[in-house]
Amino acid sequence: MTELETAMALLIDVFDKYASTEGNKNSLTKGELKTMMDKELPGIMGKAKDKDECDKLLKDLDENGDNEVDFNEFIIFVAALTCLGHERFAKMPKK
Ligand SMILES: [Ca+2]
Ligand SMILES: [Ca+2]
Repeated sequence: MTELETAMALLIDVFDKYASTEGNKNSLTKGELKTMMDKELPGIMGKAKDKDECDKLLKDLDENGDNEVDFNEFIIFVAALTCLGHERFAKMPKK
């Protein structure tokens, strides 16, 4: 596989891993979302033990209003974070 294909497969793997722990296997509940953020993106949420932070994130990500984050909603989130990372990286002074 190419690097990009590998990256896409990894995203699917990560989503599936967390989405399948409870309830609907194709979407993240608030608990699953929190576990994923804690384990995979600790730098983004910080130590988001704060329940409100997680509520807010779920609300922001949940486009269709079913109180869960499906793969489409997840991928939009990852793409947005990736854009932020890219901007930041581009602005870093070159050595
Ligand atoms: Ca689930
Ligand atoms: Ca949703």
